[in-house]
Amino acid sequence: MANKNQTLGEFIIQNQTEFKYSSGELSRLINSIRLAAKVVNHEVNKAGLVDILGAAGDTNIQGEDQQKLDVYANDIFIKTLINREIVCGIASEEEDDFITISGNNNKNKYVVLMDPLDGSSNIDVNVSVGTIFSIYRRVTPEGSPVTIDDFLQPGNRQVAAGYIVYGTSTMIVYSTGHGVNGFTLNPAIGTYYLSHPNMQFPEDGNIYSVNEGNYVRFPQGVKDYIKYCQKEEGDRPYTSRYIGSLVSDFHRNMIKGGIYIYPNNSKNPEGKLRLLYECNPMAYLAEQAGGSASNGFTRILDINPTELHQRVPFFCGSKNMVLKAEEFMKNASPKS
Ligand code: P6P
Repeated sequence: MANKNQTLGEFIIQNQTEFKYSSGELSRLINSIRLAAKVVNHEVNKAGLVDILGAAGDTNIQGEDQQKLDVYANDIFIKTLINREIVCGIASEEEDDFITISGNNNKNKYVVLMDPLDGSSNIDVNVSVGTIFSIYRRVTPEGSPVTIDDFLQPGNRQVAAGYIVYGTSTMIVYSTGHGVNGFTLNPAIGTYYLSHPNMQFPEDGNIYSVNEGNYVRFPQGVKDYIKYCQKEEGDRPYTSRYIGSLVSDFHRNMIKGGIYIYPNNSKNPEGKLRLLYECNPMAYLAEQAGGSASNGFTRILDINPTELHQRVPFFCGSKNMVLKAEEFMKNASPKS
């Protein structure tokens, strides 16, 4: 039985035995993410006060301006994971290639993939942003340097995933394969408390989240589904809610019921979201919470990655809403 006053540290220890690889390494890994999140949260919360706003001048491999806080968050998570000596490799949306952690770290069995600060275009306008992380066991021999194969694993091989949302309150939401739990930071004492035990996606919902500014570029199936959401019939029209920050839209939809869609379009033929750093971890969480996630046709977690920064179309949320959207995609796709 979840104790709502339980701290994240107590929760990790209590549930460590549930995890079949429970050697304590995963617990230490989650704890290091907890620490890094506190440091990043401190900077995000004062972003308006110090000169860490605005572009850092660089662009990442996606050609996107790197906001200073993007770079800062990336550095904090990488340094924390390396200093704690608990992973053998890291891949980040903000890094062109994966990072091999040398020396004794080759004996560690986990790799971490992350989007250190998702939704960063919202930083300058004080809208919620988030960190997304995904954890796999390495597939290459322990003791050897990691290779690309350790990172190009399908999402169904994840051993844990989660996000931190730096919003009206800061929360860590994560799963190690036994459901999804949310912890809220009490900033006065720097402790996370179990505020949302066993989070569940409602099977149905009435919120759809999509950037309708791209409507003319969407595939026909997405256009048809949006019109379905807007039609005066039964429990519709649905409510349109789009923050422009995946973590925030996902978090609201998981609590209230809803679907988030980032489709492929004429400008982004494979969609915008990255399979490894955004879609796989969020799809893992969605399924752990009773929801679902696909590219419109195929379960996200079954997609075999071919490159680190690969993008995929993303439909994610309440199971019955994703099913309905997939129905429209199938009916509109060229007859095979
Ligand atoms: P657009 C942020 O850059 C992000 O990756 C997601 O967090 C967000 O949902 C999406 O892109 C917003 O993209 O094209 O609608 O501004």
